[in-house]
Amino acid sequence: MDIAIPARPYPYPLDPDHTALVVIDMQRDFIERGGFGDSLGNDVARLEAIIPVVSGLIGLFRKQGWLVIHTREVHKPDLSDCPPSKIRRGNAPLKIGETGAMGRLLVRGEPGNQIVDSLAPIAGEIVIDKPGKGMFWATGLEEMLKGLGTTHLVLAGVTIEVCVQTSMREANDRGFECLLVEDATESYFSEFKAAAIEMIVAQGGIVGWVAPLAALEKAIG
Ligand code: C5J
Repeated sequence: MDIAIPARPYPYPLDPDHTALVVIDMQRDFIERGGFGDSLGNDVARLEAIIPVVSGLIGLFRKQGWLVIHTREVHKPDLSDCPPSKIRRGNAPLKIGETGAMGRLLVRGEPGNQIVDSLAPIAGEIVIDKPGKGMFWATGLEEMLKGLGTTHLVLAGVTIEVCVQTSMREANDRGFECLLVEDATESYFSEFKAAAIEMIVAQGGIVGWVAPLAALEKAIG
């Protein structure tokens, strides 16, 4: 039986047998000083601040025995999966693939590419390495989720206006019922977070639902 989660724009019908949590890109490159996000001139402290809430959300799913999926934005060491336009973009001192304080930016296996210690995946959880912003591009995630019978996705992670929103829109187009946990996601820009949330819930939930962690905790227990 579905669990009604109080949410905007109306209660989210969480199907406990077919729901997975997707935690997007909580990797050191976006969250810690010396990583990719920092190199672009962003205040990474805004993102670091949500770690306790994301941890609580992951804990809630683990307690229920529900699937937890983690994603990372990652490129191969030879950057063959990174479009030249993505490398060229911007005027930051370091580009993707160049070496920063935590190794080569956004490159698989480098220290900066690891999920932050306090949210590290445990045995049985899935880690999806994605070369794009969206979690379905060149990852095989859609086939994996459909094979598992997953129909509902709860989303968290960073950044809301880039990889989270792209992934949620992609999931919506593929027929998944999506709930974004609003205090388990963040932007480098406060106004972007507010705008992204309004875009998601507008027009009767045109992209999906939004709720705080406390609403899930209360409804699920
Ligand atoms: C960005 C992401 N912001 N994970 N990636 O480049 O949102």
